[in-house]
Amino acid sequence: MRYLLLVATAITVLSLSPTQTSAHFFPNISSIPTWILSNATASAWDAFQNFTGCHPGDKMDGLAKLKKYFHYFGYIPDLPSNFTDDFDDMLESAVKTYQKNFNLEPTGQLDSQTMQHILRPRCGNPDIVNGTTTMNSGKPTSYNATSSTNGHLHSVGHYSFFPGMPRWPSNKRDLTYAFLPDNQLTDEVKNVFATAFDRWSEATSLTFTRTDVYTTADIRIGFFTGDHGDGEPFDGPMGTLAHAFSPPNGRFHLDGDENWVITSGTTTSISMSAIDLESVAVHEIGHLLGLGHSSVEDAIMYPSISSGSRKVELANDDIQGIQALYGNNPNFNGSSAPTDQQRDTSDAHGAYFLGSCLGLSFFVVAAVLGL
Ligand code: TQI
Ligand code: CA
Ligand code: ZN
Ligand code: ZN
Repeated sequence: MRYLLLVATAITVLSLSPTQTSAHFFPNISSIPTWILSNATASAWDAFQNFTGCHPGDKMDGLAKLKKYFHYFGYIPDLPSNFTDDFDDMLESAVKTYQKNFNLEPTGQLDSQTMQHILRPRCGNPDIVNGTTTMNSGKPTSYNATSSTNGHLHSVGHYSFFPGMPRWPSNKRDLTYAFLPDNQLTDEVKNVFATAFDRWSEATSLTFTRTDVYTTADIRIGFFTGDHGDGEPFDGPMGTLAHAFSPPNGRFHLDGDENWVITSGTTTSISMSAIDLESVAVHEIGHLLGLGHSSVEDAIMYPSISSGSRKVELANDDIQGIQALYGNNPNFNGSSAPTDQQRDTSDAHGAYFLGSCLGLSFFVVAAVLGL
């Protein structure tokens, strides 16, 4: 609870315009004022980047902060009275577990892949609570089967569903969606959602049709700021970007205080602290259709995106997840065939639930932990 309050405080500092009530869109990054993109915790960012290449046995200024980070997310169980800057066994084992959880090579070293991962936005909740986790490191090794393709570890598909596997009823294969009239969104913005819906309908027997009748639409899309009456208030720039309810609820809310960016085509990276609307829309639609989070990094349903990047294409894992819920699209010619990821919908993937996750940027984590 204390942490949540701190998070709220940290975010207020970065707040763009707390009084503004409608969403603001930036056609591209150069139209975002530079002061929004600067930030106070850049030094922690720099310090963490310097850890790249650190090995067990090394000693390095600031490693104690990294231990604090791992302690917060549950990788270092007991808080020793003083964290030292030594790369000791405790840190090595924390790094290894973290790597397993995020499907990185479990080297126990702070290689660049691992450090880059730590610097990404992530869930605000610990990965490990009282020694238990729903992530890879907590699964029996048979579950976490790997096959070595070109020397790299490949994990089995790990999509998930909500508890009880809620989904849209089988007599309802055409879902309607509508935009909150008050938002007065432009066609350009609406088309981003249309494209995001198309990505899912391509892979399944579901279709999505836009309607102007907001109140009766299956899926209702709206930008809101702060408290908007569903018990899940938005929090200003960064933090939570959007949320969607599981089927058959259909509410899809986006935080009107984000620096939403509309990108298109081949753009793969945008600026820090700007949020790519289509990337978030594709992810939230996954939730609206009944998908929980996935532990496969390429998946749309993976609970992290690099800030400033764009990820809009369904991965194999997303396709297998959505097809397990709704069957496949007879006309689909994408790569739906399970590759080395053996599909088994019975229980092999075990539906697990990840609790509330915030798209917390590293800066917010650093501010909260005092790094
Ligand atoms: N919103 C969270 C999310 O969509 C809200 C959430 C947490 C949630 N747990 C959930 C929604 C379980 C449904 C079911 O994951 S967010 C990301 C990502 C967010 C996060 O604003 O933090 C994306 C929105 F994956 F990057 F972390 C979009 Cl893509
Ligand atoms: Ca927010
Ligand atoms: Zn809401
Ligand atoms: Zn999510």
